[in-house]
Amino acid sequence: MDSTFRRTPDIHLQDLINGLLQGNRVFLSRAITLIESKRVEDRKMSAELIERIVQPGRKSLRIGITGVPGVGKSTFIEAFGKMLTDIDKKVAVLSIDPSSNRTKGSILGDKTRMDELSRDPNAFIRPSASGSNLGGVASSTREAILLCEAAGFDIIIIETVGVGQSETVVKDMVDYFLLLMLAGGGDELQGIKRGIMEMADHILINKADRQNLKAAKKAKEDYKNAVHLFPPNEAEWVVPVGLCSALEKLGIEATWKEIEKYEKQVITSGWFTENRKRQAIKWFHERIHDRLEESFFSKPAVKNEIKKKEELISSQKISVRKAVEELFS
Ligand SMILES: Nc1nc2c(ncn2[C@@H]2O[C@H](COP(=O)(O)OP(=O)(O)O)[C@@H](O)[C@H]2O)c(=O)[nH]1
Ligand SMILES: [Mg+2]
Repeated sequence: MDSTFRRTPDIHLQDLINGLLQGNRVFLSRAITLIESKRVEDRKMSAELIERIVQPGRKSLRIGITGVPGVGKSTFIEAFGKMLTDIDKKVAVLSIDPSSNRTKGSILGDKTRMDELSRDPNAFIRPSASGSNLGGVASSTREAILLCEAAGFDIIIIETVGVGQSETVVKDMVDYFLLLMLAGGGDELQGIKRGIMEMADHILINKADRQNLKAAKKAKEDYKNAVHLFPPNEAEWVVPVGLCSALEKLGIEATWKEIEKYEKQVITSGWFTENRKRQAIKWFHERIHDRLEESFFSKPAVKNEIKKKEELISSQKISVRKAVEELFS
């Protein structure tokens, strides 16, 4: 974050907001950097920024995209994003990556693959916030979504970069959750747990091209059968299983058609609004927990006391229960 927005917060915050609301991508980028900042003065400004830009009821669609590394998420987003900007949608792409030791290579690789989309004036691509605290990364991503929406972006795509817990976190911040899979290789091999398949609103078998096509068609039938056995989801939506080739841009429009169908169905049924409400409440509670944890552990006296208790526990001079009781008494 450059210093210009810090010197006289009031005036510059207004500039930032004006630029953001006009859809200026440079200002959007700066606003995201501000909300990602952990500095105390930036936090206050961030809170005010969010307060002033949120427009209740603004129409947008948040789509989460997950799948093991190499399945083709970035390639898919490039093709899908281009298709959307071609029909005059404004598309923002954010990614969530809880791993702190991400290699430079993967960032560069992603950038190259989204090259076309990143040059599109109707697209905005932002690499993930860094940080090893998934809760913190998730929270800045949620706020980044709000900022993108304020800047006029209609479709917000969240790509999961890390594998593991990030799927649940993304599921909790999107309206639609798309799972990319590969044919061949069992679920175990792909590192995809059954739980993640159950969270999906859509299963797409990517790389359904060339010599993979036959295996992809077979996988489609297998997954279709598997999906039938899952308990019905809360949206009362029958999860489609489709084929696509992100590389050859096949099945991209069909995917969008399904998403539109879903959107219509859940807006009519009320699930769209209900889901967003539940997500906001859950986020609120998560933030309370984060703040409590932070304010507790950052106290020097607490740090000190914990150290002492560790020694007492190690030498079996105190039970864990007693040590905890004493910390809070
Ligand atoms: N044959 C084929 N290759 C693909 C397809 N989609 C992606 N790839 C390739 O798979 C590799 C990984 O793609 P990438 O988008 O980076 O995957 P990510 O890690 O899930 O983001 C790249 O070499 C892509 O060119 C596809 O539809 N067909
Ligand atoms: Mg990627």
